[in-house]
Amino acid sequence: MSDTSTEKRTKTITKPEKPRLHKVILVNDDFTPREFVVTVLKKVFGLSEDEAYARMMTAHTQGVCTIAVYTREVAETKAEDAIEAGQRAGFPLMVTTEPEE
Ligand code: TYC
Repeated sequence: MSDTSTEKRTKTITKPEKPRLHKVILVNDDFTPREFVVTVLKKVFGLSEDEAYARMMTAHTQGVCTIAVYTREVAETKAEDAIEAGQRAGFPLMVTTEPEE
């Protein structure tokens, strides 16, 4: 008689959930100067002049523009940093976040 068992065993492996990414969305308004928006996009989100200008113009003409995607905490912190930069300068710049589908 051998010691080897042929009995089937099942092992449940739970995979950790992938962290959901969150979009950071730039919202247009009638008061914040275009150049200020471009400066904030470069500083807070590390965009180039051309990228920042293109996204600012998309929000300006269409109402909103996705700036970038990050994990939730990074997205929320960057959105707050951008809003605060606007508030410090006296502008109502609005940046929101939402989970990616
Ligand atoms: N609409 C603003 C203006 O004409 C510029 C602007 C663009 C403001 C994008 C906010 O998210 C924004 N001065």
